[in-house]
Amino acid sequence: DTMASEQTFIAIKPDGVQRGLVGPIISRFESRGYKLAAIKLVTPSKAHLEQHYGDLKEKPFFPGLITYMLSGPICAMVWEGRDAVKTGRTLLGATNPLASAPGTIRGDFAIDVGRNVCHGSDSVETAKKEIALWFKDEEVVSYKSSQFDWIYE
Ligand code: DGT
Ligand code: DGI
Repeated sequence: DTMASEQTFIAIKPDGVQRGLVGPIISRFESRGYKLAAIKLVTPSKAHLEQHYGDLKEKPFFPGLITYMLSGPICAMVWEGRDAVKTGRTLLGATNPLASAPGTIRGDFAIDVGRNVCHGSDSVETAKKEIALWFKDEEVVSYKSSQFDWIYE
């Protein structure tokens, strides 16, 4: 089912890892019905993060964003399923946590835009680039979830 094979890159930022939110964030994606395709705890280099946030390098908050992202381990993941990119963003909530609805990850767990606990790809094209940046091909696993037929018609 190609409709169920869209992949998105989701990262739990250093604050999310330190605050013990790895489990709760993973649970939201699992219980929604998405399939985990890759996961690792990483401490990326400054160059790696500058590449990841390349589009934001002219922003005034860019240096602070890089310092924050270098402040501890990050849980990097690939989640797969129908409309995974857009629905992944919906599960995360708005960039600014104060604008995020309760029930979203940021709306339930964050206050400050500079400590917004998670990242999700903003388009299918970006997702492909981010997955390639954070994971080797062989780290992204292909398997059939035993729940598949209970989640998709
Ligand atoms: P988005 O998703 O980037 O369009 O932002 P929204 O719609 O979640 O948030 P909005 O429209 O209230 O604010 C626009 C941007 O302004 C937001 O992405 C980040 C920034 N911003 C908002 N509130 C704060 C704040 O209290 N501190 C800082 N540093 N930036 C803020
Ligand atoms: O994809 P998002 O993380 O929702 O948002 P983005 O790609 O526009 O920005 C990436 C990160 O940069 C975001 O998660 C938090 C940070 N950021 C964005 N806008 C602001 C910001 N940080 C500060 N301090 N101020 C901002 O206005």
